[in-house]
Amino acid sequence: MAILPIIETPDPRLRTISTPVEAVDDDLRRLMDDMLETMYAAPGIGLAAIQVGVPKRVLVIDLQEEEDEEGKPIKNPRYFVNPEIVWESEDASTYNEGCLSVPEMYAEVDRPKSVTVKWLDYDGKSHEETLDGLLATCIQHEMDHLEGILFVDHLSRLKRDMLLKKLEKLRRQKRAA
Ligand code: GNR
Ligand code: NI
Repeated sequence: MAILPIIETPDPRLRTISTPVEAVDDDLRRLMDDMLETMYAAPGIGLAAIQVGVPKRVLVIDLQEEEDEEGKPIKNPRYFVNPEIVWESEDASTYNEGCLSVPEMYAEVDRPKSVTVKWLDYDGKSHEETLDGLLATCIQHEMDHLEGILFVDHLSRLKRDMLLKKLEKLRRQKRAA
């Protein structure tokens, strides 16, 4: 497995519309393994393939909500190939989102509270499930990446510009340090 570099805004590759996967084969499984390792190392709770420069409709998620006796997170990786939202709730929920491609910036985003998603798993097996809570928020955030959309695109122009300016300022400070 390998940790891959994560692309950050304003890299235009993040605006790519990713293409459907034709077959869940060993090459794709290798990519998903590397994505998961990259996500754990970051650390993050989800990662879309385009964030490591691969424009395929693949994402991995591990909310790592459960801990063992020693307080270490228990791994529960989930793999989503060609995910599609087939239903979304009218009820919305708000979450203070972050993104590994917009580092260290957070903002409240409203999204449907629950979504029914169809996808293929690590073995190419088909699933359909209604997801809610943080998993619903996270999969919608990841599926946005497949369309070239970032969480900042859900904000008002004023909030988005402020946040992106703050990111630029932080980067300048880091370069100077
Ligand atoms: O690590 C991540 N945390 C997060 C928090 C709230 C909503 C979405 C996310 S996903 C993000 C990792 C990432 O950038 N995935 O694309
Ligand atoms: Ni993201």
